[in-house]
Amino acid sequence: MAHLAGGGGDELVPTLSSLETVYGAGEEEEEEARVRFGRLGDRFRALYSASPALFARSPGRVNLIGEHIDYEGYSVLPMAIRQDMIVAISKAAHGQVRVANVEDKYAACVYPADPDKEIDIKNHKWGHYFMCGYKGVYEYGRSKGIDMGEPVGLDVVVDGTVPLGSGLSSSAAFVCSATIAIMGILEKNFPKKEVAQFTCQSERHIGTQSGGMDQAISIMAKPGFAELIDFNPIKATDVQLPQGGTFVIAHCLAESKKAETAATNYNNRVVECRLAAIVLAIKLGMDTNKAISSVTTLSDVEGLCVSFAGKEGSSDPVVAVKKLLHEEPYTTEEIEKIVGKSLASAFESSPTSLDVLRAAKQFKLFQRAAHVYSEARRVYAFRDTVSSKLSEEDMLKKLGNLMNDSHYSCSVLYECSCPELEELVKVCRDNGALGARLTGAGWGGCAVALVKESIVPQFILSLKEKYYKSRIDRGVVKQSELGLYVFASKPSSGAAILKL
Ligand code: NG1
Ligand code: MG
Repeated sequence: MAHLAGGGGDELVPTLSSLETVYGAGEEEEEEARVRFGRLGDRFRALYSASPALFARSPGRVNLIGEHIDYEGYSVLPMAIRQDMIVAISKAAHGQVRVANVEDKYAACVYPADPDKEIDIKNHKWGHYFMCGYKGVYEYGRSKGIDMGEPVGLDVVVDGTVPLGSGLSSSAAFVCSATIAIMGILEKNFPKKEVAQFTCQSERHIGTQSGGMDQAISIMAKPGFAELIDFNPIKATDVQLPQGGTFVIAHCLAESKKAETAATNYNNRVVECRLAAIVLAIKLGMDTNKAISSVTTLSDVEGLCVSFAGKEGSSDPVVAVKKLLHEEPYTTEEIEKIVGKSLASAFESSPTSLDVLRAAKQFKLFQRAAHVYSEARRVYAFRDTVSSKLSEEDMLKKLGNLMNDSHYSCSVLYECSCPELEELVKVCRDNGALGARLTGAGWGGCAVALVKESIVPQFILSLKEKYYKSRIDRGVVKQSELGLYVFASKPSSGAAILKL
């Protein structure tokens, strides 16, 4: 039997023949999975009058620390969760990709079986994420000079348990499960780290300038471990979390519509970081043309910032940010004066960045850069704390403080929180969490709280009482659905192809 353990990302995406190792937990969970896969297969047969050729599964994730820094080249520290996307799939002769969902509220999406066709991002549909996977597999195979054959038609049914717009990466679970299902159908397998890398590119077809965290953890996760994910090149290093602590995930019930709000939220921050990096590079003496052509992320200029800080007797890049950038938001005109060029021409090759420039009136370069550099350091502090010799009590306390600092930075400097998340994080801290923060992109979605194992049931009850009860009364959420929105989570396994 294939095993899910392994390391580094050089091994291929596993193909499993039993559900036994998939969730890696007790019999109850295995039985639950059997029912779910059975229902998915039944739905497939009802729709397409044949059994699926194979299944695939890829998990969502919770990011413990390191928010909005993956696209700046910095390491992050997520863990996979049980909640996932499962896919049933077969080749079809009708020349289309038909994507149905076990939930009737998601109407089936039909696309031509053409990996070269652009995704219609102005007209958002849930099935688009499947097509990100479809395009991505062909693009990657072709880029490696592999004969991918004539594009195939596909019959597909999916079933997702990662709540949408929750910051738990339902999108990457979907793109990654689609990708490996298609790889299984085409009988092309690649090492995990290559899949992690190209699925990040694939998801960009939806129009968000994503970093690679979600795809990397969804593909490379191992049960029982969080992972420190490094980029350029992608690498996952196991992180063993302290036994006495549990991460509780709680949804604030405001949905984060990341694809739809990209120009003002997610992509806006990516562009602001790039502008901050370019302005810093120029202030640190780099030629303007070189800065525009060679600087894309804040990690590109960290070295320059650290040497500058060195002259001030510090090694903290935030010192350079404080000296070289001003707190008042920058206007387009001011930045254009510094870079000696119109922003529209500097970003002409990126339509999604041009959307950002059209939507934005000002740019908070100081705040965004200060967040990114300080958050990057908190990730390493978290990793070092976990492997330190501190007593468990002190260790958990320190991890909680780092999570609180991360939330403050996300909320105040990066401005990716929302009133509901602020309230929820406060309720978590007031009810015994050692630390709590928003997780994922923010602007809605989930918070993650570090809680002593011994008080988890009481903690969840308190959240239900203090955060969710009034929302049940107002009809925002049903009592019977609460289990989907607040739960304790253990590190789950990564993606697998299943031939059951
Ligand atoms: P979510 O919120 O799960 O979509 C997004 C990005 C990550 C990362 C986080 C913020 C995608 C696919 N994911 O996650 O890469 O940048 O926000 O840390 O865009
Ligand atoms: Mg996402």
